[in-house]
Amino acid sequence: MTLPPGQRAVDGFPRFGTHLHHPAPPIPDDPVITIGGHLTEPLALAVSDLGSLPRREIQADFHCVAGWSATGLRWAGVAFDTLYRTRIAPIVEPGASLTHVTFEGLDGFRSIVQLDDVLGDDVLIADRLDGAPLCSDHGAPVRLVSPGQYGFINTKHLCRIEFHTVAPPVTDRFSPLASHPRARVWAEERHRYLPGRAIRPIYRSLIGPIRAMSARGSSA
Ligand SMILES: Nc1nc2c(c(=O)[nH]1)N[C@H]1C(S)=C(S)[C@@H](COP(=O)(O)O)O[C@H]1N2
Ligand SMILES: [Mo]
Repeated sequence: MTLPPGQRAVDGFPRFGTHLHHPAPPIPDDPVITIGGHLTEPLALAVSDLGSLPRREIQADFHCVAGWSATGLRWAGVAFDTLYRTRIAPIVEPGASLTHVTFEGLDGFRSIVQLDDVLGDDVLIADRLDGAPLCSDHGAPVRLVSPGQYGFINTKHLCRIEFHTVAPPVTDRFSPLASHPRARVWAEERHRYLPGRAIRPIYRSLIGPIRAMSARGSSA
């Protein structure tokens, strides 16, 4: 098994995230993903409707920017490109050229991606993991799964998608761990300014503490 540069396999699939010790956010009775931005009309996609759209299943490894990888995960859901082609492309504002997408979670977490980085056929709005409905530790009711990009792109508890015509402003510009805007794992795009290799030891030192804290907020 080959992992991307600087990654180490872990057993199982830990809960991990900037939510740290906070438990997963409560799920609304009828969860919806609101979709907006440069569209002629806003959309609301009921999570329950994901079952009726064309489905896709993938097997993939999951790579956190801190350096751990969970291997052989089986995700199921709707491919983002299916959603994009069938529901979004027909209602793009006339003349608008979409460049970026933001994904927001019920806990306020947000990821920013380049549109073309999430149109690959392995990028899913996932509602199932390893044959079961997605649990709250891993992002219930639905999450973004983009296996070619580091974990922080893979927003859990997805509740909003927004389409942009310019790159939205980043909030971590002056952070020592300023994240790379594309975050592609095989190119080791861990950091906005520094080579991925250089930042490995700092990230690695954070795995233990973040993992322990995240486990405290776990529902398991
Ligand atoms: N809503 C939300 N999504 C999130 C996070 C978070 O804190 N909140 N953390 C991100 C980070 S840094 C990682 S590595 C992965 C971890 O996913 P897991 O908890 O399923 O292992 O979720 C990502 N998506
Ligand atoms: Mo992460």
